[in-house]
Amino acid sequence: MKNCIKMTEFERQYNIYLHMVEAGLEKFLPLQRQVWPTSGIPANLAAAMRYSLLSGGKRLRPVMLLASYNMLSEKVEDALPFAAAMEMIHTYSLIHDDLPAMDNDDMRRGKPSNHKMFGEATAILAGDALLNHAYETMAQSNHPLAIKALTHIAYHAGASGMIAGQAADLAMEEEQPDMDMVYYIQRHKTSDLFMGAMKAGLALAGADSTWINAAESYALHYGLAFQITDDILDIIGDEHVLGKSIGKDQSSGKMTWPGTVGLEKAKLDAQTHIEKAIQAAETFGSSGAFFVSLAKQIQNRVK
Ligand code: GRG
Repeated sequence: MKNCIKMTEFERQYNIYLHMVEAGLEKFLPLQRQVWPTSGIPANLAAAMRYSLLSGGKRLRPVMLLASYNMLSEKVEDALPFAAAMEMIHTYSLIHDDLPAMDNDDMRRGKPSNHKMFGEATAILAGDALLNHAYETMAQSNHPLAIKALTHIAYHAGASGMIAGQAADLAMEEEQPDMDMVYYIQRHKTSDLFMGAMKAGLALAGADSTWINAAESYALHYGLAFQITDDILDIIGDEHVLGKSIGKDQSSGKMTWPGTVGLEKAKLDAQTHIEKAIQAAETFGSSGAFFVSLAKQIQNRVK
């Protein structure tokens, strides 16, 4: 066949999960047409929630949740409320991260950030609402292991997880680079949500602690490689491809991996963490092939 680019098995599988996630987000997201003030969600709040949640993105965390579940169970549909919830939590964190009080970013996913479209107050509320809606969606799933999954997600998204990473990231602006601190920031800001996603997917499928521990290790190293690459792209990436401005880390005095160890060493470290993630995925045997490919994809990341 002429001009035919063969899709890899990994890409085919990713696309299946991706389509499920997109459908799940539509299904579990509150509708825009509400009767207010008698009932329902204020229309502009619903619009702000939908604007950011349905504005694209790689959907990595929900895909990882579905793929984790799918290693042990074929009934992937049963994990969909949790996958959708994962993306709601991720999206809330991006909306809040973009606010002037945090990273003050005008663009996200190639579009004006939420507060640029709806104003700061509505953006804060849209983030709050997405976070609450995530837990409502999981609680209403009726999955017998919902509490286990929800507990993993709450822990890793919470005050000693992603939020701790964000707090440290903000507190360390303009401070002298320190490797232990960079590790702390990136482990929590980035790896923790990947951990929550994988552990939730596995918990829903009834995985034992060996697999849960392997998922934690995979997500730790995957997240570090992902974030180091993100920091590198902030220096040498393409703004149009990334859908956001570059050079922000340096101008805001962020403590980053390449800023601490240098660009070339950061590239080597990213590769080391990719290899460690692949090593962790070996625990899953042949079922872990998707995760091996996912880790390798970081090498090709341009956005
Ligand atoms: C506000 C509590 C709170 C937390 C914010 C997510 C986050 C923590 C900050 C965003 C900035 C940042 C660099 C976070 C690290 C994780 C990361 C690289 C997020 C972007 O995730 P992608 O690349 O984005 O998966 P898409 O748009 O594809 O979903």
